[in-house]
Amino acid sequence: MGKSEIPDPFKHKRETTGLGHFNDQNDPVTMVLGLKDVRKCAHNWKTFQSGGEEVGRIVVPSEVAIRETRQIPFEVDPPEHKGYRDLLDPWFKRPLEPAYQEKIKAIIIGVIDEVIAKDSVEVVEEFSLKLQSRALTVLLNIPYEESEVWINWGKHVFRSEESDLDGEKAAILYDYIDTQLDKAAVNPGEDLYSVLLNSEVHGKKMSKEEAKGVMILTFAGGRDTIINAVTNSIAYFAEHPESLERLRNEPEITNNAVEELIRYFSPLTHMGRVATEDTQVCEHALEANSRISLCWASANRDERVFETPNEVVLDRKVNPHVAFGFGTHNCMGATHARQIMNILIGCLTEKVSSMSILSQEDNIEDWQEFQRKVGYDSLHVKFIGK
Ligand code: EMZ
Repeated sequence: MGKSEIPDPFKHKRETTGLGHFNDQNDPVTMVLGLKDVRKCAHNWKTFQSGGEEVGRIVVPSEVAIRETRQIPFEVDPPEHKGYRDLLDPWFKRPLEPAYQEKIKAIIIGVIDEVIAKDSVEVVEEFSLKLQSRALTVLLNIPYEESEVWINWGKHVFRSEESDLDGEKAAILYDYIDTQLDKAAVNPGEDLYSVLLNSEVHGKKMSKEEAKGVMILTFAGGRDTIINAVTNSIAYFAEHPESLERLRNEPEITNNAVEELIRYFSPLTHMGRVATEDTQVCEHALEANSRISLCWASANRDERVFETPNEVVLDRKVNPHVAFGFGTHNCMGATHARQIMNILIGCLTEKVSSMSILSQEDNIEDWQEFQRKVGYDSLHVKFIGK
């Protein structure tokens, strides 16, 4: 296996039954594997809901035991969902503005300059986590220095080295967000906290609890996902210098390359839903209140849709991937993530002549039937500047 390869463990099941089964803390999950089925279920929010009573149950592994705050708009279904989404979408589209992109570019050049100066770099901590945290200051519109606090939290806010679900670790984020919201209430500025607290949704002022739900999602949803996408990109370009060279010569294919890398990496393996009624998926009966997951990672390798699905085809033209989800709940941070990837590629072609992988520890998720590499626990790389 190539060092940067992300294999597809779902192929056999996708091609035979179309389903997988994962026993998650005695609350089983039926994993939907084919692209068409995933889209169909994602579209059908009435039968497969995100906003049920038990907060955290759509996440796999379930977070029911470790949190009570509803993440917004992720755990809210239509019609309420629309009010939040309409309010938030303009803010989360700011990455399309040139001034925003300039700030992200300065951040990425900064981290690249830092790593070029070193003999060996552990990419997850020293590159991707820093890049993700610093870029988040732009999305939140707050001072750059605040990223130092978040870098100290490590890769994931709900998971730690010791445990998949770490309530104590999550509490650090919760307390932090409470404090920031209280500060913004007393002394409002131009940041996301203040904007939320001064917004109206569904005809009334947004509550602190609602604002907290949005902020938790903003911190949690775009953390390990972006870190995986960035780290995997470094591994891929280190192993495939010809691809970086091609992008240097053909920058016009960068947008295609971003979509293709995101399809191939699928930084979020799957996301759950809860059935509201007795139903079925792929001829498999599901009882009301049981869980399914929409397996984006499997759908994105569906050979009925993607030619040579296990290859990175940088200029792939038809690419209906679902790495950012699909339908009502598609990823709100996708514009930010796409800009990071696009600008990262541009900056690597400008500033780096080569990268070599010195050592790596793959991050393999254990879904019982399936072992899936999603990224790296550590990746040591030597960067050579131009
Ligand atoms: C949830 C989720 C959102 C969850 C798009 O994904 O990301 C996970 O990392 C968190 O643990 O709570 O925010």
